[in-house]
Amino acid sequence: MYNRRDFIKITSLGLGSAALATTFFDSTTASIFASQIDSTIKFSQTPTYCEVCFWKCAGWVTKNEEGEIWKVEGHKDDPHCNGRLCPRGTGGVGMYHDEDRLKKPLMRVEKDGKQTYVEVSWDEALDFIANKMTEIKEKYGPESMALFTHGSGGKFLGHLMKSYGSPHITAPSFAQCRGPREVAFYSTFGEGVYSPERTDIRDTRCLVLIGSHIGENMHNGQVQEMSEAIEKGATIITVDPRFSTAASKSKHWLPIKPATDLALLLAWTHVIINEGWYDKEYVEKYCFGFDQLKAHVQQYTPEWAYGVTTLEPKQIIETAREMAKAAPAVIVHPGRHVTWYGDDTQRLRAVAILNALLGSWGRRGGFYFPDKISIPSYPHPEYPKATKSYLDAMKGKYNLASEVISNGLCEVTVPSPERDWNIKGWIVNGTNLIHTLPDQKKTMEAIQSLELMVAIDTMPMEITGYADVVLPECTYLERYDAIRNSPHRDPVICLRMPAVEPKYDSKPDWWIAKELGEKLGLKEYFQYKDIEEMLDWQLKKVGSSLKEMQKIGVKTFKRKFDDLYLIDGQDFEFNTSTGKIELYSTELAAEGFDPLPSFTEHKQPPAGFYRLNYGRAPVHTFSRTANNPNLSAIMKENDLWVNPKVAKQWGLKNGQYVWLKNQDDIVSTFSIKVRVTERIRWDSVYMVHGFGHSEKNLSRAFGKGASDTELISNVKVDPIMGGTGMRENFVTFLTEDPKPKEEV
Ligand SMILES: Nc1nc2c(c(=O)[nH]1)N[C@H]1C(S)=C(S)[C@@H](COP(=O)(O)OP(=O)(O)OC[C@H]3O[C@@H](n4cnc5c(=O)[nH]c(N)nc54)[C@H](O)[C@@H]3O)O[C@H]1N2
Ligand SMILES: Nc1nc2c(c(=O)[nH]1)N[C@H]1C(S)=C(S)[C@@H](COP(=O)(O)OP(=O)(O)OC[C@H]3O[C@@H](n4cnc5c(=O)[nH]c(N)nc54)[C@H](O)[C@@H]3O)O[C@H]1N2
Ligand code: SF4
Ligand SMILES: [Mo]
Repeated sequence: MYNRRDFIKITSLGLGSAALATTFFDSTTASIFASQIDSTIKFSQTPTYCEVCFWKCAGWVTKNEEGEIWKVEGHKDDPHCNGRLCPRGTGGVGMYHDEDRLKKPLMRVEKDGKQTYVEVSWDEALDFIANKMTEIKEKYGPESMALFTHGSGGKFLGHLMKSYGSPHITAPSFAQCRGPREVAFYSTFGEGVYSPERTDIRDTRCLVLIGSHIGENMHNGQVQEMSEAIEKGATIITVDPRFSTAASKSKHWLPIKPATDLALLLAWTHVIINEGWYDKEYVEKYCFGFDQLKAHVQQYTPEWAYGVTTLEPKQIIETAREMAKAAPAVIVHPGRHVTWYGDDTQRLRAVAILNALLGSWGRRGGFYFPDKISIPSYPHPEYPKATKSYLDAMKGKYNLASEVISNGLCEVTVPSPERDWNIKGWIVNGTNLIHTLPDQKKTMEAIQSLELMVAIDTMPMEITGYADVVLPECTYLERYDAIRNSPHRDPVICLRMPAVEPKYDSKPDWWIAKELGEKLGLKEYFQYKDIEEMLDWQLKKVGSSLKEMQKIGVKTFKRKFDDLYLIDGQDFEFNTSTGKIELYSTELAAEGFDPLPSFTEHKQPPAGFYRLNYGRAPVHTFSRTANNPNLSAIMKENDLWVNPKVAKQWGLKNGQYVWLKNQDDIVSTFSIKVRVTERIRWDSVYMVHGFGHSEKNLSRAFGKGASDTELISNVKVDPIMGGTGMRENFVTFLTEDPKPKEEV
């Protein structure tokens, strides 16, 4: 289509409303909305679930007398939040009010030799996309379209993609986030950890956090349960090279040398086995491969681990004893964003094994067995069978990936003589891939190879500037979405419905998917009139109704069986090939990987460089909230944590701005403010992910702080499931602006 896909700054457009009709919108908005809210019902409060992060807390939206949204509060019946939203959830209203929002569908055109966007009607935008998708299907097969999606609307767009014939649906929450832990726990216990995590934190007596920075990572229910556990006297052990908020609440803080956690985990395993502190009955009854594990970990003594991790043997033994004392009410937390060093599945296998030895899987205060109800899909014909998979094009790599990996789709989009087909079209919904995928050069290469790129977003973001068509979705406060159906202690569902009409010319994903589906000739897959009809049909199948859910917001169901925990001595068949908890993994062995985790060494920073460490801030979510008027007022930029020793050596002062250069000579676009603090080790620096926006239309976020992603050019791919290890990047400081002024 275009030889080069230029990034288009949306405000720089002479937004000629063009001769492109607006009548379509005018005639449909009113009717869409009328079908959403029955004006005879007086809604002082409407139910929702939060979209500021993926914990999806249920809440109530309250409007003022003028009918404007003025607050969102937590729903007391929802175990994700227990009536309280986190600061981001409360500030979520800012997403609705943000004046920088996308307002109209936009289409890339070439004018006077320059690429620009023109505003178009929904009809024109969707016709264009449908025609292009039909062309791609005819020329290359439907598998050549891919959907990148993060967030609720993905359900509808995913259904559209499957109806069209493509299995290539991916979310960054797998290969850039929790994928390795799911694969590791599946291969050990035959089940994943899921979201929300099945950790029984409120009843635990010992919580071990390995790089899991709950407290800054604000996953609501977990933070609340952790406070409850602390109040009840639970021991917290935090392993983190940085003195995190969690570390400050801990009895033991283990400031580990970065990239050496596997050594600590193996040494703990060694101590627990050799001292006989493991749960013998549990291991005997439920586990497979204990003898091999015992022999394997003999080499990993605490003294050996000291040399690797810088943690003293005494501390390793003492913390192992703490865990054993609390067992089985102990949780070695599996973490969530675990794509760190490329051996992540093996590290998480070591975490799973430790939990198995302590007997915490299926035990109160350890990991419970979650339950959820089954909600049928609205009837539709069978999906066409896909004949191609991106995995075939990757020559048998990553067979154990249980979801599609985003970086894999990126790879298969870039033409290569080794492949006979490529992905040609992307729909990108609710994921800012430029900030989300490491190795931006690769992402750009993929984007430049596309014949069609559609971005669906609420905001003008880095990703939207590369799309051929930009579709403005309305915010979660203005729309219905799929029923949230969470696995929890008791099954629980909740409803999101519009509190107000969509602002501007924005539409919900369910509508976009249905309209586009119809234009693609897939009408039989979308046989409902609107989402209300579909939701009501689904809810009636589970003994509720749309009307009931509009009133109550959250509905809890009784578990079918009393099986939250294992009963002592109960027989249980695990979903693994041996039917046991596999300390020795037959699945990994069959795929040619180490059946038992072994320590692998990682690079340490060269002289004058520091490991780039990153994480979360309590008031922001990734790159999505940096422009939120409420949240940017609390924290407008990230800063760079630097150890005082390092600051002294470089002559850096608190509050000074520096640029960063990484091992591949990539220099940060923007500068970042130094924060001198003992809370970070001398070999690393730390920043919060999600800042350093280069999209000028983000009037509050543009140029504020630095982006960790642009400095993550070295990616350590996990050979087992394709996850992108991001923590082997090293940076040094530049105290002068390295670029001529006009380039910034
Ligand atoms: N360098 C680095 N990379 C990372 C991480 C990191 O810490 N550092 N973290 C990784 C992890 S754990 C994850 S889960 C991923 C997260 O990755 P993403 O989910 O891609 O994160 P965001 O940057 O918040 O991008 C969200 C996009 O969705 C848009 N959006 C928000 N609400 C809506 C909506 O209602 N509808 C639509 N259509 N769009 C919406 C936002 O404007 C934004 O463009 O990133 C991963 N990548
Ligand atoms: N406020 C807020 N909360 C969020 C999110 C958000 O955007 N904002 N995003 C949510 C999402 S999707 C995810 S996946 C989670 C992610 O949150 P978590 O899974 O809790 O954590 P990570 O991002 O992996 O890790 C960050 C921590 O790891 C430490 N660390 C760095 N290197 C090492 C190392 O080598 N070893 C050890 N032991 N620790 C190390 C860092 O110092 C930091 O404290 O947060 C969730 N919660
Ligand atoms: S944890 Fe906070 S941001 Fe995430 S869903 Fe809940 S209230 Fe929203
Ligand atoms: Mo994540």
